[in-house]
Amino acid sequence: MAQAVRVAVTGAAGRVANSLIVRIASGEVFGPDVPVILQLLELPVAMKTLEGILYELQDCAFPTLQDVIITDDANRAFEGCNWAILVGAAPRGPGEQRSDLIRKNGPIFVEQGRVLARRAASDVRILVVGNPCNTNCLIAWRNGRDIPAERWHAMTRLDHNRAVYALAAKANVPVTAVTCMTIWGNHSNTQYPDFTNARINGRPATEVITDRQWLETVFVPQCQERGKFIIDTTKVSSSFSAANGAIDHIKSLVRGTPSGDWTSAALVSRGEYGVPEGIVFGYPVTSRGDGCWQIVEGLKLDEFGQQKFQITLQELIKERDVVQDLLPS
Ligand code: NAX
Repeated sequence: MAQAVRVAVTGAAGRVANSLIVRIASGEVFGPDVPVILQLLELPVAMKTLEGILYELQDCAFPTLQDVIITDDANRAFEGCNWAILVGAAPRGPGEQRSDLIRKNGPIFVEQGRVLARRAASDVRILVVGNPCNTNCLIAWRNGRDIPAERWHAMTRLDHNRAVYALAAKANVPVTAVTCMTIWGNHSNTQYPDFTNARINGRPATEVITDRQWLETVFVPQCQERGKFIIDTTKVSSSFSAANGAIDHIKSLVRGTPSGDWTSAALVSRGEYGVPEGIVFGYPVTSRGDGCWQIVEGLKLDEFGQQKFQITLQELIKERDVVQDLLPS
C-alpha cells in the first residue's frame, strides 16, 4: 500500500468543501490504492456541523479513507499536510463585489500562510479557493515564504471549465472537443477567457465560431459574470462546480495534462507575459503529473486580448496595493 496522502481542507463545513471532501475521500483524486488522511479545519462555531460530516464520512466506509481529523486549530489541520486546499473564507453574497471581500478575508490568509510554513510537509502544494483567491494566495505565500513560490496556486479552473462549456455549447460539440483554453489574470469579472488561442476539434475556435461579435460581447462577459449569474439565480455562490474545479486542478497536477492541451491556474508570476513578479496571475499551464505546473509560453494575444489582459492585470496590481500591509517584504 502506498504512503498516505495528508490533505488539509479549510472551511470544511462549508458548501464548497462539502462536495470536495467526499470526492477526495473516495479515492477519485489520488487513486484507489492511495490512502487519504483528511485534516479538516473550521471555525469553532462550525465544529458541530463538522462533527456531523465526520460521521457521514465514517458511514461511507471508503476503503481509501485512512483517518479524518477535525479541528479548529490550524496547527493541527496543517501538520504534515501534503496538500492544503484553502476554501475557508466568507463567500460573496447578493450584491457584494468580489473586491469587497479583500480586506475581510485577507487576515485569514496571513495566519494560514505562517502556519503552513511551520507545519506542512516539505512537499506541500497549496490551492487557494476562498475569495478573492488570487490575492488571498498572494497574502498566504508572502507570509509563508519558506514554502517555494511555485507551490502556491489560486483556482481559475472553475472559470476554465465554464469557458470550455460555453464554447462547446455554441459550437454544438462535446466539451472534450474544446482544448487550449486559458483564463488569463484574476478569478473575477475582469478575467480574460481567451477564445483566440482556444481550439475546437483541433481547429482555431475562431474558425469554428466565426461570429466574432458573439465571442467578444457575449462569450467573454458571460464567463466573467458567471459567478454572479449563479448567485442571482440561486442566491448562493457556486458550490459543487467550484469543488469540481479544485478536484480537476489537483488531478491535473497528479496525473498530468494531455499532450497538445493545457489548462488554467493562477501562479506566482516570475515575470511571464510581462506580469510583474509576485502577482498571482492566471496563466495557461501544463503538468507532467509530478505536482508541478509549467506556464505555457509564447502565446500571442490580439489587440482585443491585450486590452483585456491589461485590465485584469491592473486589477490584480490594485488588489495587491490594497493589502500591502499584509505582505511582509
Ligand atoms: P460557506 O460559507 O458555505 O463556507 C465557508 C466556510 O469557511 C464556513 O463554514 C466558515 O465557517 C469557514 N471559515 C471561515 N473562516 C474560516 C477560517 N479562518 N478557518 C477555517 N474555516 C473558516 O462558503 P462556500 O460557498 O463554501 O465558499 C467558500 C469560499 O469559496 C468563498 O470564499 C467563496 O467566495 C469561494 N469560491 C471560490 C470560487 C473560485 O472559483 N475560486 C468559486 C466558488 C466560491 O464562490
